[in-house]
Amino acid sequence: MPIFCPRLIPLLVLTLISLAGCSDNQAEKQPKAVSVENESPKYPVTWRFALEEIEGSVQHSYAVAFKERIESRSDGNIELDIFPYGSLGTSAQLTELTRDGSVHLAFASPGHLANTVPEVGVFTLHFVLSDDNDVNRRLLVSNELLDLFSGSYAEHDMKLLGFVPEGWMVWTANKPLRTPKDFDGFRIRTMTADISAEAYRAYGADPHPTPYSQVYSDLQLQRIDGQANPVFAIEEMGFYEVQSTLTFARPAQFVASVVSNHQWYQDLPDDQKQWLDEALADVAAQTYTRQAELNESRLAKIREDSNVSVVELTPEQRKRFREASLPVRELYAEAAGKRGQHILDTLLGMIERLEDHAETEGENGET
Ligand code: 6CS
Repeated sequence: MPIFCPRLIPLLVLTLISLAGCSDNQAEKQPKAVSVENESPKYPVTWRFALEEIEGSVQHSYAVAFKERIESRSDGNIELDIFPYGSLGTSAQLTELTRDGSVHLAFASPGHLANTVPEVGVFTLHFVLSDDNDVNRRLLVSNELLDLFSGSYAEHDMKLLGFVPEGWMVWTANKPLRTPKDFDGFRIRTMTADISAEAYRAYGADPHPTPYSQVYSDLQLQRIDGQANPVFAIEEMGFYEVQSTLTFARPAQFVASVVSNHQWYQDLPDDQKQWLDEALADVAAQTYTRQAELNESRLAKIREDSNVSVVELTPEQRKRFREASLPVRELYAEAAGKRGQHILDTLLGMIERLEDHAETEGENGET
């Protein structure tokens, strides 16, 4: 189900023109240099939130929950306009619209963003996160994690507001992918950052970095042999319609970040900043459960609607992929420099601590 076809281009152009001419009561269109500190805003104020995914997705359900929370926390003083994928542009274009202040809030996935913010490429590395979902849940909501990345985002005019887990990456293909050998010459679509491609080059694959909107047609036309995404996305983008096999190797979680324009955030009046921070905290508490439920129900739907085979790798098979993935950590450190190496080391240390903690809780019979 391609969503970014040429007939959407006039709509896209019109939307961009209307965004450019659109005026809010505060910060007009270019929040970069505009300080609103001493002005009293005329309420209601409208914020624009751009998504990298279509309606019904994890990002959309996050945005709908956030809309409810921000409108309630602010007593209707803030209104939220949600722009699902297809209405504004590709992930890279959404990042630019955030940086130039055309949208106030947006999702930015590391698999695309890492060419701009190399440090965030750590989330594209395989076998870094824990096998224990509860450890990952705790990690991804922690303020310590946000602090680790906030400087890197700020350097590129973005305020990092949160990380959103979207589920394990699952490989789709017309065959099972049980060993790195199965990737030999395999044309895999990857997200557009260079480091996203390296993760698969390490297995011997032939990576094809491509925008999300093009994946379905590239699979259909057999310009690529497979791709990786969480189950909910495989279902709603229809990838399973043009692939025969889902391989569950759990190489990485899909982690997205929520961002705003940095200056816009700095210039928000105190009450708006407080509403925003509170609404984000409200939503963060439920994101892990929401994505888990969505991924589970979408797998059931795929099974119901198709004859797709589901292959689960054994611990031994996963171990072989893990070993093959390790050299990519060096490529990441080269791209992201000393700060990247520090982030990787700190992340691994945090995961180890959380795993130890989970083990102790288990021994003590705590839940
Ligand atoms: O594969 C991608 O490019 C996209 N996948 C998801 C699940 N969300 C956004 C991202 O752009």
